[in-house]
Amino acid sequence: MNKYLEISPEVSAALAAGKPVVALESTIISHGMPWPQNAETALNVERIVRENGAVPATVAIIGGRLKAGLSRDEIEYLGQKGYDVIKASRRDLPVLAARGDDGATTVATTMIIAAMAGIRVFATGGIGGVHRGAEVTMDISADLEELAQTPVLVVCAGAKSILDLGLTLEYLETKGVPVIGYGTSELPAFYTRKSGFGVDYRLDTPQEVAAAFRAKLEMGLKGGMLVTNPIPEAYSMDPDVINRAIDEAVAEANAKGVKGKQTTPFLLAKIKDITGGDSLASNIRLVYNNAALAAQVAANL
Ligand code: PSU
Ligand code: MN
Repeated sequence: MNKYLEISPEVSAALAAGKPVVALESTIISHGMPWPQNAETALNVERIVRENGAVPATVAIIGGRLKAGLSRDEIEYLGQKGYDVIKASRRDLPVLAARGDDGATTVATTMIIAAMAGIRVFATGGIGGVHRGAEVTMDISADLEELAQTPVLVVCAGAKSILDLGLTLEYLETKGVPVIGYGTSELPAFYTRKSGFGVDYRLDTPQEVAAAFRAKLEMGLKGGMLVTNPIPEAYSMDPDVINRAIDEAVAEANAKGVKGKQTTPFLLAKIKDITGGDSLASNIRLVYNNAALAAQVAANL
């Protein structure tokens, strides 16, 4: 086994017994939400995965070790340290491991570590994508390249319009990543159930999702699959309110010259402030919803 990888005893036993396991990311903890809601949400997500019949494996880099399966203390440590933990995408892994640093894993790095551990299903809130203005800035998340090459199914709530949704879908198409709508033929826009963009396929049950991903794995096609799961109606936001908040946040990021890995965390925090915390409440609910679906898919894989 990879000498940098450390799988917790519980996750390791579940994998050895062929039990369903769901990977969870940690950038959402340290950079996606404020303390203490971040750790509280992460612990609730683990509980929801269990209630739906799978074992949770929260992923992070602790002291240079690539970890699949964190303790409660480790989750709280990442939540409390917040922005002081390095946001770690694919390019960050070598130096963090060599220096023995901590890192919060993005969708890309969580996929890498999940695949190393033999975990096939991963739940998160939102993925990175092609940012608005990318035709000039070239800001395209490494998450998309990871979906193109690493065999992990990612359940998310679609993409929020801090991204250019049309370009994100084009990029995924070019890279051969199937984009599935769960119970919908329209791409959900994270805080809302609709975006105006279509998905590649609508699938309606965890069984159908698992069957499609199993076929991909058995064919030996490289890369993952993206399942977009709309936020439950009861928690979705007014599209006008959220879109105005997003536009304002994007304008402020541009004015301040925010770029690179700071962009997504900056926008999330701004949107939360502008909406008076409503976006955070919705964000938490959609992550719970994705955790439940991912566990059900893992149980059927
Ligand atoms: N979108 C969210 N919350 C998040 C992220 C995205 O709603 O926490 C995080 C995820 O970890 C994702 C990362 O992988 O941001 C993408 O960052 P970038 O755009 O810098 O690749
Ligand atoms: Mn970026």
